[in-house]
Amino acid sequence: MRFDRIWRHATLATLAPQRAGIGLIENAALAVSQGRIVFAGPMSELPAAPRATEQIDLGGRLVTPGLIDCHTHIVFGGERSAEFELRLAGADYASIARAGGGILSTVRATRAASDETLLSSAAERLEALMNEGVTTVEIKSGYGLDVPTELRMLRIARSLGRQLPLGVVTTLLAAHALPPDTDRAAYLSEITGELIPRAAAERLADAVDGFCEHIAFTTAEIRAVFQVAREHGLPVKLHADQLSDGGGASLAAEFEALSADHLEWTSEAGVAALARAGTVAVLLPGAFHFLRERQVPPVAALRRAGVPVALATDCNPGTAPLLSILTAMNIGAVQFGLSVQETVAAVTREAARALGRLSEIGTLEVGKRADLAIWNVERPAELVYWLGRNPLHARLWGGA
Ligand code: DI6
Ligand code: FE
Repeated sequence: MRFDRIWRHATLATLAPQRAGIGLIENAALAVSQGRIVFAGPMSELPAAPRATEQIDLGGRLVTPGLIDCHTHIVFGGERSAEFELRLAGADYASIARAGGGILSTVRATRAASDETLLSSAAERLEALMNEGVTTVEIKSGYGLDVPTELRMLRIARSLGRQLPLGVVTTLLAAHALPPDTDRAAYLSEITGELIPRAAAERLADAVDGFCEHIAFTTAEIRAVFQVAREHGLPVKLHADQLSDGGGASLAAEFEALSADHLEWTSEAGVAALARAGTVAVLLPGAFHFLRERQVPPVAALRRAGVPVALATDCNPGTAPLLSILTAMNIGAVQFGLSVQETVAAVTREAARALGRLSEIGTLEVGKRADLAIWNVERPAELVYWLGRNPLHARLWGGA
């Protein structure tokens, strides 16, 4: 058998579902051919005298699937450190939003920014994630809130995917906030009548998202958006129950959403609905931390119900100026009570599931894309344990 590359003496966290836990294999090998994984298993099972263009001894280093950040708002104009200072002085997120700050201040900055500025600032942020082994990222719109700017954000996200060695999955989040001086019904019909059809026709969005919250949109409003998404064949996901229990998880489940995200205030009934629908719970410890939340998502209930749990940065200028997936992993484990195995699965296999990409990425299995992160550690716990250490040794995207 002939391979492009073989890595030997590796510790693999395969995340293969038929193996226990995170599918750890010590003294393992991994082989790649034409950008795909063609072998991942114990060295003893490697075909005898395999030939490869390159053979690399990893000396026991840990190899995981490339990390997947399945929820970001990484394309935006400006920054919100002044608002951060107000919040440090006691102002709260919802009152800043109601006073026209918050999301709307980023909308003003995003509309005013050139394509080049939006592109280069997002590329710089994405590089920080890539330096920590991220190989796929989801990027939402939601700071345009009008047809031209929402579509522009999605186009920029798509061009980032063409320019960088990184998988980019895009999401239309037009139902993020009500744009200034706009009638609610008029904006919602702009989303359903124009934005979703155009984003679908121009293949700019892989999914549709909404912010279901008392400061944003009601369940009835989001339901109307989701119905049109469904008519256009687009899967949905939802910012659900972040600041209050608004029945967001159940609404997401009603539409068999890929994921329901945040979930701090989700009830038992909401958890049961997610389990029935097979919707992934995406937990966002960065927003929890930066907003000084106290309400922890119902991790024990999610676990009992068998809801898959993913973690993401939620990178955005308001509630999660976070450019480190490793930090999200540490906060998720420490504050939400996830185990190391759950945390590693949450940024690999379960994050791939949350993007509807599990057949392509998220595990080290034969046939999948060779998106890998190789770490200067031997124990997976070290990826979660350090705060501020980046032990990445090498990152491969499509085998290169
Ligand atoms: N929830 C969040 O955490 C972000 N969006 C959302 O719906 C915050 C976005 C922002 O404050 O700019
Ligand atoms: Fe978000």
